[in-house]
Amino acid sequence: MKRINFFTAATVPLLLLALNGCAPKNPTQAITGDAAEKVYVAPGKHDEFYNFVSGGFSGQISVYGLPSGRLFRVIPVFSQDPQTSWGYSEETKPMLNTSHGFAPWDDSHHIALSTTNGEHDGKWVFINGNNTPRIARISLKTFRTEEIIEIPNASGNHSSPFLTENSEYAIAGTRFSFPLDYSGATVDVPINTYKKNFKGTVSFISIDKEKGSMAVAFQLLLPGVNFDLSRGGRGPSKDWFFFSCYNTEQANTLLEVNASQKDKDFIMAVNWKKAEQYIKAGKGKKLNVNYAHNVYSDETHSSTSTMIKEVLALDPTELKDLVYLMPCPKSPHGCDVDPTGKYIVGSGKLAALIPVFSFDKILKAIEAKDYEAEYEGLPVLKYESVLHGEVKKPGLGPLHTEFDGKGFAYTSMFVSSEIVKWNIENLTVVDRVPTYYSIGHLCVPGGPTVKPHGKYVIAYNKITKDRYLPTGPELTQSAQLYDISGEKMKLLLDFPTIGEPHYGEAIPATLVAPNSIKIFKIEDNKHPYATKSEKDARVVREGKKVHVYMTSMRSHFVPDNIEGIKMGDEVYFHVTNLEQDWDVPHGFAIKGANNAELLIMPGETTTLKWVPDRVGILPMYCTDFCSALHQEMTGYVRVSPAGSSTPLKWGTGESAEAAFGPAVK
Ligand code: RUQ
Ligand code: CUA
Repeated sequence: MKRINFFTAATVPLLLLALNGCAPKNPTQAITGDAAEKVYVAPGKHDEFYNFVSGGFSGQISVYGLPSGRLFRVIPVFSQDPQTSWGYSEETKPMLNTSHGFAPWDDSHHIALSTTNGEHDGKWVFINGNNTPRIARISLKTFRTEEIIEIPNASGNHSSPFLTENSEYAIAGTRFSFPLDYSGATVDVPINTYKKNFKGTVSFISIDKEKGSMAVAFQLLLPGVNFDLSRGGRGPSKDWFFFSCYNTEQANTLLEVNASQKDKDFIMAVNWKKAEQYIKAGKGKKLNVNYAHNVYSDETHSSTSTMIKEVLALDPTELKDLVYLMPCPKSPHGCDVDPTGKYIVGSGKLAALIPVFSFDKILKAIEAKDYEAEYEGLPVLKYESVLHGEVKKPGLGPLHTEFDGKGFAYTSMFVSSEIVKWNIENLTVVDRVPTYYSIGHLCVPGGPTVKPHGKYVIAYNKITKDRYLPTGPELTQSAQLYDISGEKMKLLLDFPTIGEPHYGEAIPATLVAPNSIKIFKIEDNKHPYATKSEKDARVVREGKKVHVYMTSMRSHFVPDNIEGIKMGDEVYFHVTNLEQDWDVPHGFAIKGANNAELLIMPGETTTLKWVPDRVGILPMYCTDFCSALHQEMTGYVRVSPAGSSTPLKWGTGESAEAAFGPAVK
């Protein structure tokens, strides 16, 4: 074994050491007098934008209003949520199934709002799961997760789920390369054989235009590097996808040094239209895999998980016109395409400039086979031939770039804690503004579309420090809102966020609010255990399993008295909320339930599994204050010893004698 040489480690550029970030020099910079007015949304008034923000290691999405910064909702995705019983109810458990089993957590970095012709269409929001590679699709009608697909042959799904212009595909690029056996067999090799054995992949996940259903359409087999971020082309470049790649050194240890050796890594350009044609022409190799595809239905109010065993893969070293590499300084992170689709911005974390590539020149260089080298069998285009130009001295630690549609780009600078505004055509910096502190992603409403909505830029910061009241060792995460309507950016507002906000997208409320669903129609409820009227409520024993067909309506359950449950039973409360009014969910809880409550939307059926652990009378009640008589919305379950002869009985509102016979004196 080779010992790690700490002297080598100590000679890395000073810039590396500064990567922990530094505070801006004037943190007390006053905000201008009219800021409060600009973010004030009067009581009863609505915000102009929805801001969908990833929750990072919380695996959720949070939804804020802009400009107020008010939090509207936290949508559970790769997480269990005791508030809504997501991941706890029997109906939603299959959504978190994976080839690794039940995985109720993930690390979610990037939001992608669906687009048609490159413009927001307000249908869906997609988000990646980094750790157990997945992509989820959330409906903007219900604000619920409808589908989760696992990505086979991937490790660390970071450059994801970015979309093509018409949302034909979502993308999944592997952050960790890994030994990949094309036959699907397990691979057991030493870690230090990285260079020889490790491969990278990117996957194209097709999205059905109408229903949104996802499928792994195909994968590309690629060199063993780290794919970091990506963006789809648009307009002239709409058939292409661009990925930033780092660790082209192919290091497998101490990456902070060993993956920072080369002056340039790559932006990878993929012609996905060509790939589609190759797949149609039967050029895909079948690989054996095993991944979960989970779908939730608003008709059955239930989900299914299906394991899929095969995927098609293309090898770009054989299919020569699919993939091209472009040198990009240095350890690029963000890879962003401007609204015209003509320019691709690579943000090298360790670079002292921002390179901007010209799509036009890329096409010409490909045409002329203007290659400077080959990398693992893939052509590397000449840097100078594909470069539109460089933004000089933009700041330190460029990470991500968004656009306002007026010819300006906004790049986040992690190390120097600032947003830098620059002109895309002439590459001059026109403004800079400090962020508090260490900005990661940033978001201009509509920034990644062909028609940005502009108006604001939001900074999602990595460090909060002194911005809020302290809350112990962990501080709230933080976002900041800036006005970009004028020439100079102006800080308007700080607002706290949940989890770690990585990326967010903002969309005008007018594209989402009118489609929001208010209730589920009870007559359309196809849940196998739905109870559509109180007279159908009942309790059915099937051996040790007891199914309670229960209804809820202001302000009672039917049945609300149940006897004949015995120790050793598994009880399934299938609660149907019969309400057909907006904003009248009912809750359901029973003493000793060790998973969650249920929160059942109007017209919906949800199931709580309960295994009684003691003999006695256990109360149940509605957990959501639904009417003046909410506190009366209660009931009892009697649990008798195993083998006892207590008969199964149930009822609501009858006299005790009618329901249960004469009381024992
Ligand atoms: S990342 S702060 Cu998108 Cu995970 Cu750049
Ligand atoms: Cu129903 Cu409270």
